Amino acid sequence: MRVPVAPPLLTALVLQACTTLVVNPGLVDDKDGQDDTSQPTDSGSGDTGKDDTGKDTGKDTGSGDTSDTSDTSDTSANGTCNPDDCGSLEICYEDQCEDGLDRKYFVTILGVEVANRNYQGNPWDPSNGAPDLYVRLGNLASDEVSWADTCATLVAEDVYAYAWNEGCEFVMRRGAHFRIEVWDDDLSAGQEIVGTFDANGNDELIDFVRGHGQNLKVSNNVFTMYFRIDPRF
Ligand SMILES: [Ca+2]
Ligand SMILES: [Ca+2]
Repeated sequence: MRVPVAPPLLTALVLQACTTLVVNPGLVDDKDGQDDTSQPTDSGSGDTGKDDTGKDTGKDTGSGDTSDTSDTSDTSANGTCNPDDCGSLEICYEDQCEDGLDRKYFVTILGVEVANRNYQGNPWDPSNGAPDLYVRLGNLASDEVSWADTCATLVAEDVYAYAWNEGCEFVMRRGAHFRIEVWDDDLSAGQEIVGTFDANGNDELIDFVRGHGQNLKVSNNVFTMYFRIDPRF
């Protein structure tokens, strides 16, 4: 069992500690065995139609295979140009340098895994219950609190891991603050934040969208989230 640490400031820590992107992890493997039939396939709403040619969409069972991060066979999704040779706010798309911001993307939440206990070291729910996980994503408004645009996955009740393969289309605008939040939606105990990913401002946004076409991951000691971003045109 993983043991969470340092109770008091951890909620704040999550907001900052989980922004390191990792490329091409394997996907979530349900620990409870309940939802394996809904493991990501090409039938989900998040299917952008690009992954039908045998790319690793998470069906690969090698979830512990960290060598995938050096696998260059998937880079064709980014084209063969090198983003470093493009402008600072450009991406490689279909082998051309194009504007990376102010353009549409589909962001797919592949799945989330959480530890057995929350940041306070307690069970997620009363009576040692498992969390009720969902993910909300979108652009924050200028007040940095409310959403300018947002969508959310369905709630997966009483699970420590779940694979949604759900997402939405967003315009990644210059200067915006894009956020992904993982929540425990517990009726009796109230909403509890599980983890976040932030791409705030042009530098972070361009780093994020340059990961397009690949599986991305953020994690800390309590949660791991797998997601991806794909240009719409
Ligand atoms: Ca809870
Ligand atoms: Ca629960």
